[in-house]
Amino acid sequence: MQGIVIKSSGSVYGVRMDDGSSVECRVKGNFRLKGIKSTNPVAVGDYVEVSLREDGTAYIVDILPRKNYIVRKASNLSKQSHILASNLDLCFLVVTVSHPVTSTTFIDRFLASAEAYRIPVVLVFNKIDLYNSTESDELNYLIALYESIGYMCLKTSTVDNSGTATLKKMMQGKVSLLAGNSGVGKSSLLNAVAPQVAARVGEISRTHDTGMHTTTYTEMFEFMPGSFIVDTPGVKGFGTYDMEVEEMSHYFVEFFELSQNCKYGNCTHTHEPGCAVLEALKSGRLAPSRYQSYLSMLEEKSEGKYRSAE
Ligand SMILES: Nc1nc2c(ncn2[C@@H]2O[C@H](COP(=O)(O)OP(=O)(O)O)[C@@H](O)[C@H]2O)c(=O)[nH]1
Ligand SMILES: [Mg+2]
Ligand SMILES: [Zn+2]
Repeated sequence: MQGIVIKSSGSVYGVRMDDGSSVECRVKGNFRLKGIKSTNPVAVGDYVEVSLREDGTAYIVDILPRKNYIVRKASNLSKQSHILASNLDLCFLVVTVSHPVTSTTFIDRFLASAEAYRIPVVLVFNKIDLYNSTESDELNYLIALYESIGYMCLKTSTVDNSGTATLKKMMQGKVSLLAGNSGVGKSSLLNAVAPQVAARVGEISRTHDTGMHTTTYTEMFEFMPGSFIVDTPGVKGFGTYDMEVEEMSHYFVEFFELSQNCKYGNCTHTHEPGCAVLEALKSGRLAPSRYQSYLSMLEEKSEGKYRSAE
């Protein structure tokens, strides 16, 4: 029998079976994932094969191939990762032009990591009821920019509910994650599209504050039949994907297209002659903010290398 893991405490897993029933499972023996050094073998979102025993106990005996997953480093010192969730269909990155300002560096880092994890992102520009005319211009500029790269953008307000019905529709039949800096309105949006989930998440966060659960606790809520929202406590998005310098520009999708015309195959788009990315930047076909974000990720990467060599 197969099902989807909707709850994980690190040792016991809640599985929603294909027939609609719910089963509490354990992982059998030392069943481990191939290829990933992970502290948890099974994650929320995994499609699993379950073996039901006659005594009523149930075991996860296999994991079906994942289309993607998001991780968090188990600790700074260890190379092990903790898989937060897998098989996400969509990630909604909630951003605000002001109150608080979401920086384009933050947006671009997030988008690059999502590309690396192969998770589609929709940009949700929230609090549009608050913006003055300068901020509205900034909003429209950003939407035009990200749409031109190929990202879907949505404007919302939880005050007058603009865009929230569209957001809910986009989540239909999908496994979604809401991410974004603190204060941008994730909880408010969740409350607008799925009040019953928002209440449940609030309850869990309060329990977390009192330290009753470990941080490995993640849950996926079914708020409409077949529509799930993943809640990962204490995580505003997912960790930056640990990418190599050479692959970094692949995850800035418009760079990747341009780089087909760079003179050198291993062009880093920083100083090389005949660089199509630099040419596009000069002629205004590439947004300076995108290039800045790319440079900041490159720099951080080389600093990281320097540190680890010490
Ligand atoms: N004006 C305005 N305020 C909002 C909107 N969405 C959320 N807020 C407010 O912004 C603050 C932070 O919202 P919250 O949902 O807790 O953000 P989170 O930290 O991302 O979960 C709260 O005071 C909300 O009432 C919006 O669309 N318009
Ligand atoms: Mg919140
Ligand atoms: Zn180049």
